[in-house]
Amino acid sequence: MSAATRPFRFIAAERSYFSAKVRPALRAKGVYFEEVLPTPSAMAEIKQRTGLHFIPIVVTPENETWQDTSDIHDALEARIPFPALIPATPVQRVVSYLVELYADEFMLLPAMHYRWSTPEGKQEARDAFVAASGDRDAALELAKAMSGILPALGVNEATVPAIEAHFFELLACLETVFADQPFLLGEQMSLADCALLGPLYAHLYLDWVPGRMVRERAPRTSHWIERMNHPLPDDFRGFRAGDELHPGVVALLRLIGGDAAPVVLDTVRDFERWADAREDDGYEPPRATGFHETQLRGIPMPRYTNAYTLWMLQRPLDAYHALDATQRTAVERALAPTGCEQVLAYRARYRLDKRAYRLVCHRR
Ligand SMILES: N[C@@H](CCC(=O)N[C@@H](CS)C(=O)NCC(=O)O)C(=O)O
Repeated sequence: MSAATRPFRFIAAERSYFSAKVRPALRAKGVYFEEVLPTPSAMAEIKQRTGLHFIPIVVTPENETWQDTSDIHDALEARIPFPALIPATPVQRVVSYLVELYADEFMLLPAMHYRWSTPEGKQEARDAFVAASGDRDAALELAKAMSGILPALGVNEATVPAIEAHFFELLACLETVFADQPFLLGEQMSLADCALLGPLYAHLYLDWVPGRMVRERAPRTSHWIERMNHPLPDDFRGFRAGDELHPGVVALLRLIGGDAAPVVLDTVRDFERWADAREDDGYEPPRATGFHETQLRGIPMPRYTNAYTLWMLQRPLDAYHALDATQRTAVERALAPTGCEQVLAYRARYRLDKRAYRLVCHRR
């Protein structure tokens, strides 16, 4: 078989948050791919290719391995530029990366809470894990580990009401956007849509407990979820003209600025405090570097400190710093009333890069 006819391979799962972030991009860009379940042999392949245990990965026809959904999106955009999923204009571009940061880092709270906090949710998710893996014991072990991390994420009895209130407000914002346009930034799917689809489809729509809420409270968002998973790229008509944002997206940015930005920045600050105490440079940080306390809507929220959050924060910051002064002013104006300005104003003292799929920390 020649390289031209060999498919991409996408090792992924239906109930996987990060798989759902990539699948619509593969489909929208017309990639010829086969989706492979995360069976024990597929997981062994991931470990052998990346040294990690994360799904999804993409294997190209040339046998290159793409790991980390942010890198996968970048690699796909470079290889198949049309339709563009990463906007070229400054405001929509920075907003795409901000929504990605929010979707990847903060939306874990409602997604994990609704999957694992109730006995019926837990049972149903365990069954789905078993069905996707073909290895009952390994799947139940994974389910146990996932449900066990709720307290470390900051999901506890005190924070749950704020997490649920945040989720309902998110759905309300999305409903106003999808009343007027098919995608977050206009008439074309973007990275922002793909990133939000991760939690919204793989957890909050497919899981029985929140799935009913999404369908009842947010019919337009439900249609967007279906539209995202079955894109019609010939119907894409571009992002909103003039680099504009729909008012519902500005409301979403306010929700992100108010609730998620402080949580993300507190995580990064705590990671940087941990790095300050080290004398070396160019090392691989552990996945978690300790615990810190942040707040959600005034409620104290203890959480583990994830080194990776800084790497995700660098994406909107890099996009913003690459702009010229006029473009930066346009972004600042668009974000001024939202609270997301604090994200763009953050000055990190460390930089995380990747070496063979692993994070490497450098002093700036
Ligand atoms: N930052 C990674 C995260 C991938 C990830 O967390 N995948 C989940 C499934 S949705 C996983 O494999 N988790 C296993 C674990 O946390 O050990 C990405 O964007 O690809």
